[in-house]
Amino acid sequence: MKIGITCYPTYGGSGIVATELGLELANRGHEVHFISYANPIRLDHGIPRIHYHEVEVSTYPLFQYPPYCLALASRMVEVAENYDLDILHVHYAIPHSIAALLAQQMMASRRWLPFITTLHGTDITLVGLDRSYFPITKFSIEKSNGITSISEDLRRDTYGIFAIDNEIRVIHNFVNVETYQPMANRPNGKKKLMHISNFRPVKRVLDCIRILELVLRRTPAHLYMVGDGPDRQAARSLARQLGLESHLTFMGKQDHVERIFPEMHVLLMPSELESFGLAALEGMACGVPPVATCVGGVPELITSGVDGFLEPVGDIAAQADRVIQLLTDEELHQKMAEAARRTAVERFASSAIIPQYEAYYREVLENVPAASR
Ligand code: GMT
Repeated sequence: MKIGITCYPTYGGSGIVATELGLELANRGHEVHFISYANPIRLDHGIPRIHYHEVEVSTYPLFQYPPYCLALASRMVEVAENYDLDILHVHYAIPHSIAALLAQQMMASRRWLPFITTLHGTDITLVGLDRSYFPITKFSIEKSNGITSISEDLRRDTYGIFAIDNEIRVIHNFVNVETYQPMANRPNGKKKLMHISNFRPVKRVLDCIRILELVLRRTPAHLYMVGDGPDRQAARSLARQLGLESHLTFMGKQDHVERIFPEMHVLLMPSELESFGLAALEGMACGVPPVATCVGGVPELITSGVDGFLEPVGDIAAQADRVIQLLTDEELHQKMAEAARRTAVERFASSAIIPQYEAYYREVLENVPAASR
């Protein structure tokens, strides 16, 4: 198939899922065209069957807000025509789904170009709920030819919030378990904790610092903070205020997290909201048990007490206790690290999930509307 993929190319779960999906599809022989305003992170150049098409957004003094959605729709049409795309697959409803709908309508007199929207989380639970975006998000979902959601929980939320009738297919997030592998022997030395996110308020990065403080009262550890975003400064200030500076390292944005995860002992994911928790899955594939919050779709991934721990949002003491347990009980850590890897391999490996996307593309393509036959 010839597939056009649009996503936010920056650091963030939806862009990562879209990029990894494109890479996996190309690996399986499909032709993949990324259409976005920048080269998606994790997308290296020169990969067979992968193409990247930049969306240029011209500015004009009259435009206080350059109309990206319109430039994107135009570029989608151009790429679909020049490369004879079969289908568009957009990640994150706003505004990608509307751009795809416009592209479909612009091409309607020539041929039918179906599009699938994958819902990732905040496009429904935060942005979609915003009064300014609610009606257009609902409309874009209703008009999609296929809709997927990355968890059962997000599907339930979407039905609850938008009261739509369309079928939403759950296709869970995935990880390449060959690329993400545990380390044969973790180096001895200080135990390592890791947090990775876009440092937005929903991630509750300050909780990581407070958890570290409680952990250090009982056992030595070092916290690695990977990523960047609005709350990074606040996290730094809190660490300074609590005198923890020498116990943590801010690593900034990292492209090859599969090289960082395997050295870690525990992943912290204290999020307020999480429709899936891709970072936890990547860590689990590397044998890193997560200590996370029991929110959204996270329980679909982590079975508390088996392959990680789930605790209530904001319960720093409970999360710190779990971290201490994992850092001080070798046997427990080993058991959970193995279980975490097993969960990734048996339930979320790309080799099992990508065929679900392929099958769904075919299903949508076969469903040609009568008017377009
Ligand atoms: O807000 C974020 O965490 C980023 C967001 C995104 O769309 O980039 O992540 C969402 O999509 C990820 C990939 O499907 C999921 O793993 C995250 O759980 C989800 N984030 C939230 O629901 C907060």
